[in-house]
Amino acid sequence: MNAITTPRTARSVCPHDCPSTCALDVELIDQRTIGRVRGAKDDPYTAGVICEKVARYAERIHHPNRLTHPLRRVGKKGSGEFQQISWDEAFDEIVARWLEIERTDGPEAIWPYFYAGTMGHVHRDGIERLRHARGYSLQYDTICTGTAWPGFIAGTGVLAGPNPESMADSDCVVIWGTNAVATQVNVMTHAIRARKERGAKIVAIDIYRNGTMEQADMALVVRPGTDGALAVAVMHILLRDGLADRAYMADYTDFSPEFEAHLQSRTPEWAAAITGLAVTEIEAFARLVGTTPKTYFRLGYGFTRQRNGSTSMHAALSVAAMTGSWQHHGGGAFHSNSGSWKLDKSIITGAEMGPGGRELDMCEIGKVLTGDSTALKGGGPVKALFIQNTNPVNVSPEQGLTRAGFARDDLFTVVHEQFMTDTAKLADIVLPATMFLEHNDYYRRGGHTRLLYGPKLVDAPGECRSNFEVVNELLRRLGTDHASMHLTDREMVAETFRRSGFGELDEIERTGFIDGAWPDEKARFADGFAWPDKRYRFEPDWDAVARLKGYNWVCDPSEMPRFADHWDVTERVDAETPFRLATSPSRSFLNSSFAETAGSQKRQPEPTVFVHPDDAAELCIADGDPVTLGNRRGEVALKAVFFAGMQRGVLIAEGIHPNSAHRNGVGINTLIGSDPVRPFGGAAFHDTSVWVRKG
Ligand SMILES: Nc1nc2c(c(=O)[nH]1)N[C@H]1C(S)=C(S)[C@@H](COP(=O)(O)OP(=O)(O)OC[C@H]3O[C@@H](n4cnc5c(=O)[nH]c(N)nc54)[C@H](O)[C@@H]3O)O[C@H]1N2
Ligand SMILES: Nc1nc2c(c(=O)[nH]1)N[C@H]1C(S)=C(S)[C@@H](COP(=O)(O)OP(=O)(O)OC[C@H]3O[C@@H](n4cnc5c(=O)[nH]c(N)nc54)[C@H](O)[C@@H]3O)O[C@H]1N2
Ligand code: SF4
Ligand SMILES: [Mo]
Repeated sequence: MNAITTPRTARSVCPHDCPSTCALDVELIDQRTIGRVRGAKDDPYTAGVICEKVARYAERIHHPNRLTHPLRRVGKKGSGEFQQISWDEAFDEIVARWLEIERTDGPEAIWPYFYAGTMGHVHRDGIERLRHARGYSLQYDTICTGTAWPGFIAGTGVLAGPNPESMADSDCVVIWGTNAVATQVNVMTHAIRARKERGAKIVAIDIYRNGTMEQADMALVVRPGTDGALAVAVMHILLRDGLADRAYMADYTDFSPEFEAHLQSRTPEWAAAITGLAVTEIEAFARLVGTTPKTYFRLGYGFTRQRNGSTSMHAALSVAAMTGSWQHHGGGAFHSNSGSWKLDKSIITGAEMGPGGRELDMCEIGKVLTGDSTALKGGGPVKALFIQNTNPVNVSPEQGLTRAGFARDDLFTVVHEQFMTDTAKLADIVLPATMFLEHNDYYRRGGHTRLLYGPKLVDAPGECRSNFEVVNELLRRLGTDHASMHLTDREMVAETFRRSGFGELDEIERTGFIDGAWPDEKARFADGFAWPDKRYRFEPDWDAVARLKGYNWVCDPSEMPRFADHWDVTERVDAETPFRLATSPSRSFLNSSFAETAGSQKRQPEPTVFVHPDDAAELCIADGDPVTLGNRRGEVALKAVFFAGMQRGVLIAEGIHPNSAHRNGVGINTLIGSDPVRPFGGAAFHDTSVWVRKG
């Protein structure tokens, strides 16, 4: 038993893959135990509010199923049979296998693979050193931002925008394609403040009546993948009714007679047929944003997880450029602030050690592991994976291929994890990882303007080691030396701050943050947008976007629409697969994380799919029936739940449940395509055609 003491509270930061990156106050009960976690009240964006998953973090950090010792597989792959080994044995085996593979197949046969399980840069990006030091294969990061970011940059030239706190000063907040109530609760805090204090209207645009739509004054339920049509019809109306700000467009955009002519045919009737909205709904939305100068467009990721996601993002963003809402404090459009930071992370990534090997698309991991020569960039097979911070066997598209790849006997897989995930289950070696309160790191916000420091507050259980320590030890045993290997994680943070010109960590730690907010006028592009001619682009130069960000083309540029538009390239429905499926995030999980906690399991006990009652009637499906969804990629078993909050023919399966939670043992992403989304790759998680059958 721990001695009863008064809990102390310490400042930390949420490390999870969420744009909010909340500042946290963590109750510390003793050196190993935390109590309640609360949102910091003195942080202007967090404003004392966090999601319930993290408020109950004690459930996750002190979970009885946490991995606490290194394990080696003893049964056949996927059998779940492991035996405990020492760290020394684990390192010996990994390094021996890797050196052997380097010799026989070359370094590119080894693929360090990671994503954003922790958003801390030291513990997330430190794995890059393996690639730079040894020439192992690189990773093309497409899974999350691959479709959204290019669409925004195509308009503005940079991924930045007005401070999200200024939402509270707007007269209309348009929450477009993000279920903020579930995925970034702070957006709601500031939007609702605007409504309370200024009578602002909240508009939500989604494909089903989710929690965010319930809070909205105007809720537009569109058909999946049709946001571009809505956006260009709104622009048609703005021009038709004299609500477009022609003076602003003349000074700040590339608005041209050709673009105006292009919008002539994008009538509300045309868009109603595509989106499934009523003409009156489109007209009312256009009038609202056209007559409310201080409109803040909060553009999410969700509507870009469609095969036309990049062009839809660009089209939605373009509405703000036509109304000129950027001119007013409280107006403009925002997606992410990631482009507003200049950080020198060289000590973390070890970039100067070497260029690394071929770049493989992380969304195509299934194709890579099953020997698709295009996905392999014409090179040899991948023989070893080293995974930190992600659960690809559960979250990657085209899960059938991913699982087949991981099952290969000649693939040596090491997974560094906190829990026995679907991916860890298929590993040869599993290593136990620390959680954020057990190591030092810093975290930057995409959904806000601050960078925060999160210190180690408690001791890790068992033999857990941090990502940074594990990569250091691997490099050491592989015979590499690098400055980073002689520093602690805290010193790594301090050195990165110094190199980035932020000053000394000891000083920064007094407040715990650095504010990178651009001055309001700059953030609203008052001196012009970030393209060389300082003009917003209604006619995007996608090749310039590719050059700016190092994106790879995955289609012929000539296929793309010339101007902001609806691009009709989503997965087709046909007689075989007549339904459109979206796999929207669940409030209780964070991607695949938190599926293990009691609170989440209570809220989301089994995989379900929302089926429109009229569709269900035609298929003789009753509420609560077991159903199977399928397409040419595979079949997935769930439970039907009646819900009339979407258009006919649309299905919503919320949350990525563990594969084993489905009756047939395979996860929802079995149905999702891994064809790279045009123009620069990414996965269309909410764009899938399926059939449904009872049973
Ligand atoms: N609770 C919870 N929080 C999370 C996550 C989670 O899984 N659960 N995931 C985290 C991560 S990694 C990210 S990137 C962010 C993402 O957060 P969001 O920006 O919110 O993006 P998505 O999670 O993809 O989906 C958001 C919404 O988009 C809707 N949508 C899908 N297709 C369309 C469409 O064609 N048009 C329109 N208008 N809407 C569409 C979905 O139904 C869903 O309600 O959230 C983070 N926060
Ligand atoms: N169907 C469907 N699939 C999706 C999406 C969707 O909306 N629908 N969303 C997609 C999106 S946006 C994203 S970003 C991806 C994300 O998918 P993932 O990157 O897999 O994200 P998580 O599920 O949060 O998994 C992160 C893993 O990292 C582990 N982890 C956390 N911290 C640490 C650490 O410090 N060290 C180590 N070694 N491990 C750690 C966690 O335990 C967890 O298992 O999923 C994508 N997949
Ligand atoms: S809202 Fe997002 S950043 Fe905030 S505590 Fe929850 S998961 Fe973390
Ligand atoms: Mo994401």
